[in-house]
Amino acid sequence: KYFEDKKLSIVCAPFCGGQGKGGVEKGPRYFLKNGLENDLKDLGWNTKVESPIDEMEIMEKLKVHTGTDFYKNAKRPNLVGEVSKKIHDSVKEVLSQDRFPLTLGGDHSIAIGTVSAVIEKYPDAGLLWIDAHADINTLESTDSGNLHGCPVSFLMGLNKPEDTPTALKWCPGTLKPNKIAYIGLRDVDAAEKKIIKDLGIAAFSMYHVDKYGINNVIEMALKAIHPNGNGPVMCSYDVDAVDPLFVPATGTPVRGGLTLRESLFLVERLAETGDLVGLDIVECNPNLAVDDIHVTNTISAGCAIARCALGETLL
Ligand code: 6HN
Ligand code: MN
Ligand code: MN
Ligand code: MN
Repeated sequence: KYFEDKKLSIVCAPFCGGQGKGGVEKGPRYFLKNGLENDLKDLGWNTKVESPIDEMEIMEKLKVHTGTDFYKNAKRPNLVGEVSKKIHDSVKEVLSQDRFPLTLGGDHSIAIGTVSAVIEKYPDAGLLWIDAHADINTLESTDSGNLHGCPVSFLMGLNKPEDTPTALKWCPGTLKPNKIAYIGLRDVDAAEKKIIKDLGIAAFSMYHVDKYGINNVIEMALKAIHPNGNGPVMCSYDVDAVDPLFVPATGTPVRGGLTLRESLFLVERLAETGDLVGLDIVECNPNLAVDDIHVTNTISAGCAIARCALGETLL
């Protein structure tokens, strides 16, 4: 259906400014070192690698922006705006070449760029947000001030224009509440719960995964974003959706998450639909591992998510 000539670009997004812990910018490098590009070639994809942001330059800017770049409580909005715009433009370009955009984070603030680009190309796209967290805080509601907890509010246009930092004004905010579904939630702030309820957003927490099973949850999530059956699906996958037993090296781990099989089944099922039009894999932070096994587990789980989403099957 989509991307039948199997061309794909890996968009590297080595950015950590949406939160406070260094190391998450190393994600793309570790994924590539683990052989992800070759694995995707083995699955039949014609691959390219794009690097829209210069990691060294951004790390230099980070020093300047930290402590000076604020909007109310929110930290580094101008840097997040600048970086996510560059990622947006890169994903737009990748899509215009009929290549599948696989974006490797970085923290989850980069999804402001990826999701907005996919929606510009496919206005009917539905978004699956796989995460322990809802990432829908507004500039008003965020307690931590970390913008990786806010991308969905920008994508949905929940921050008033007069309340939006200049560097983030480019983000169209056109995602409709009936075009997003969450899977894996288990650490949602009170203000976020209210937004989700008020807007009637489809949200499947770990409670629902336990109650209905992952297969039914995915079917319900797909039905929520495409009530008439099918249509383009973007998946933004925060690896902290997976239980920290399997993915320990991540910035905001929460116990009681998806098993490794549940987390892979989810994307195997998406691959089977043929409707996937974009994928992010974010929040792998090798610096937070206490030993090498933690790094290996985390990175190999992230790579497996990518492979399964892009056609790898068990048989
Ligand atoms: N992530 N709700 C918390 C906050 O700081 O707003 C946690 C956000 C986590 C974000 O994991 O991408
Ligand atoms: Mn645009
Ligand atoms: Mn998360
Ligand atoms: Mn997230």
